[in-house]
Amino acid sequence: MLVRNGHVATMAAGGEAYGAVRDGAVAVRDGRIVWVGPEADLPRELDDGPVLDARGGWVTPGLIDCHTHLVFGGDRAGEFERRLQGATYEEIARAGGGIVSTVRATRSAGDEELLERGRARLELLAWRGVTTAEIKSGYGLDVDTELRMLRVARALGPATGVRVQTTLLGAHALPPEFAEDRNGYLGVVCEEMIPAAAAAGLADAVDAFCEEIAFTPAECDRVFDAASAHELPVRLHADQLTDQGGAALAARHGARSADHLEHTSEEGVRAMAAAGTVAVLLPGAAHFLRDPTVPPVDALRSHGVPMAVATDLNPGSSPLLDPVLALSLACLLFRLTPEEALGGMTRVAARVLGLEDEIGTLEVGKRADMAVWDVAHPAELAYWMGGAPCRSVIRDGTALSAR
Ligand code: DI6
Ligand code: FE
Repeated sequence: MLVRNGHVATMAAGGEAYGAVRDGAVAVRDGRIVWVGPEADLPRELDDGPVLDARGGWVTPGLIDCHTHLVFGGDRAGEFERRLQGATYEEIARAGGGIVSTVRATRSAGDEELLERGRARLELLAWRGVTTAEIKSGYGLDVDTELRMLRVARALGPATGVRVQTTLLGAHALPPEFAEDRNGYLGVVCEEMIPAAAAAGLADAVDAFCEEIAFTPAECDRVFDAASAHELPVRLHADQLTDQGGAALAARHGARSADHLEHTSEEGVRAMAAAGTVAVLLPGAAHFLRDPTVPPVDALRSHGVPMAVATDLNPGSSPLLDPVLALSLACLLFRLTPEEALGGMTRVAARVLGLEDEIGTLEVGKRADMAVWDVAHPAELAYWMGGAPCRSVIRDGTALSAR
């Protein structure tokens, strides 16, 4: 396949803004990129086979949504109404709603229902340029339902054509049946869920929610030790609602990422920089929870911590079905530049998933995951408030819609 007659935003680090190649072309063989450059320089032997005409638009790496919770039962529109009348997210959680209400709906949903609803959500992301998505469990909170969620998430890959990575989030909330026995539940997570998910090859990583309404830093330490014992990479929901020292905790465990970070201190940022832990910024959650506190973006930038951007698609704090709107919110709420935001949903997101050698930029040797946009400049991806016109989505050199 040859993509021609457009401009290419390779998103490769260093060099031109957006790694831009005006009047560029991308040549693909066997699902991988074999050549990128100005179309005028295209080697003759690559000028054959099927052509995808970019019609003057821009070609970017396929978007990578590296933080979602898109498999779940039910919805939380009722809680949204209560919050608009003044109840807080934490109050609702403490009163037995919040995550636990989605746990009830997920436990009672059948596999088929979870799959069909998950498929509808993932297809919406794919139509907006997403070629890779991470999907977390965390609405089962018992061994069977957590594994069921991971199996459904895995099945969504072949069902949609999107490349899917799964993350076990057993430590998302305390399930009601363990309300008086935190230690007992952590035993289930560390001694049953993590080993079972690892043995079945169902999880690519382990995540935990470190928060007053969820798990303490010491409890998250325990979860991460169990994950490391099974050689699973870790990530953390860190400092979203309060500063728990989550960023430093994640760094201490060599986590791939610390996510949210609205309340992270500069000390936490320094620890992340030293450990090579990536920041995942989730502006959909900050917006939907109407939290005016923003992550320490200037400190992340000045300490050289790479920033990824993701939807956090979930029913409680970020029912955000448009990755392009996440780019816009990252700029408007967190003051990322459009280039940083797009890099955060391509190059940096690939690193969060440990796939930086395979995807995330349009460079020779990488998989041919691309999106073609009807825009005159790549900044338009963050400029339109959702709905930037995505014309084609290609994974491994094949159009997604053609699968
Ligand atoms: N932080 C989030 O933003 C989601 N999980 C988490 O730990 C929210 C999950 C929910 O409210 O259902
Ligand atoms: Fe999340």
